Amino acid sequence: MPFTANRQFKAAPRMLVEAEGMYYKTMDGRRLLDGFAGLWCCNAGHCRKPIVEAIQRQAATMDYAPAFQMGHPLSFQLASRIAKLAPGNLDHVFFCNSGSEAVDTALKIALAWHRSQGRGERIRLIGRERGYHGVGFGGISVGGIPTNRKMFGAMIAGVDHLPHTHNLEKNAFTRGQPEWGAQLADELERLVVLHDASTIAAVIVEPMAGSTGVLIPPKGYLQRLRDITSKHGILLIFDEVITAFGRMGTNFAADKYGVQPDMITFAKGVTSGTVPMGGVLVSAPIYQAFMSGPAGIELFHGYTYSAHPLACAAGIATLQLYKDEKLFERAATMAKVLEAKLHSLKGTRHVIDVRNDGLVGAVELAPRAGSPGARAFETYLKCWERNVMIRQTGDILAIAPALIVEETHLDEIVGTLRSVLESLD
Ligand code: PXG
Repeated sequence: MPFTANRQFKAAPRMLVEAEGMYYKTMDGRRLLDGFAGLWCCNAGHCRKPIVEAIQRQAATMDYAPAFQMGHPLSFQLASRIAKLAPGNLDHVFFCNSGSEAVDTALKIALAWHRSQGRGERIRLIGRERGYHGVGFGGISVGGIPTNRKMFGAMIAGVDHLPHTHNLEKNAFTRGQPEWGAQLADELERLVVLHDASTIAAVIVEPMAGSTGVLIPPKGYLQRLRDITSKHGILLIFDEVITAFGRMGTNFAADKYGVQPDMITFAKGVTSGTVPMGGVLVSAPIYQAFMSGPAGIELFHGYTYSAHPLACAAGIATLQLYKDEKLFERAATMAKVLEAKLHSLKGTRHVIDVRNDGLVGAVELAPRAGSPGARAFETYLKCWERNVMIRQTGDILAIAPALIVEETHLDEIVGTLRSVLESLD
């Protein structure tokens, strides 16, 4: 099982069998409040009728269409819709099937673009400590999670990392973006001096780092990364696998934070988690550069299931539902409610930080002496027993409900968390 303590799980399995709206049903017949939109992905809520029906229709109309040297209309329709939602000049999409594939695709496009412009020596990629960019070799290389890297060899060559931005001494219990930390972006200038700008292809960051515990960008930090990358001709990639499609109360996190990247990776929310799909949005100049290269295949890259018809049908129906129900605006409204409720946990036993931005929140616990992560994992298990599903990473608990969440759901999540924390050693 992926990222799972297999033996521990098999001793006491947590099995899901049905889903609807804000709830799962467990195999032992319990109704479980989903505080995490599945795994940061079911932004429209579970088993929403228009999406289900679109998938059913498409499965019966055309199950599959080859993606190489052929196309089908739904992929162009979905790409156009995504481009319309995207900020600035990000107006072309390359489809794949997951966030990991989206990241590897974006890194390859960055390298190939520089090379196509006669700058083939720009081969370095810069990621960030505590970054998560999936589990491909590109993703774990630019990623900054030691456990995801140490067993898997030397990674791809030529990667360096920025420092992460998490600092509880300066920023504990911040609502929204922290004041302290923009200067951490200046570390990029040091890397530019060290490696020389002429060797660096791209910087990739999650605008809000989700997986390693909801690390919210300090005010001004992302803009400074943009300024430095622009100054040195380095591409800036935002990995928005979690943050795209309403999670931050805007179309993309780039909109929320007002910073324009050269590429955006997305997945998860594009189909509300119903059918696997990922993709990369690229800027007009990057696209045009490939289209003015030598005749023939412009990018030697792609997947059997790129723009799978079921995923495209699901994506179109999902984006329509987001629009019809104004779910991104709703997320922005509910973000304020989440903020107020979550910060009421300040002072609760073990809690050393509460942070939030958009419809995302985290509670960080003091680690148990000698066993990091144990207290939060136990909290996660106890919440599950009390019919609330949240997510644990290290000593951090994360909350990211579907955008249809109501105040009563948030009360239940926060209330359960409070009573579990008070009951724990
Ligand atoms: N980039 C980012 C920013 C992600 O969050 C990926 C890439 C990889 O996506 P795929 O589709 O290949 O898994 C992700 C995935 C968690 C959690 O608990 C987060 C992810 C996946 C599973 C669990 O925070 N993010």
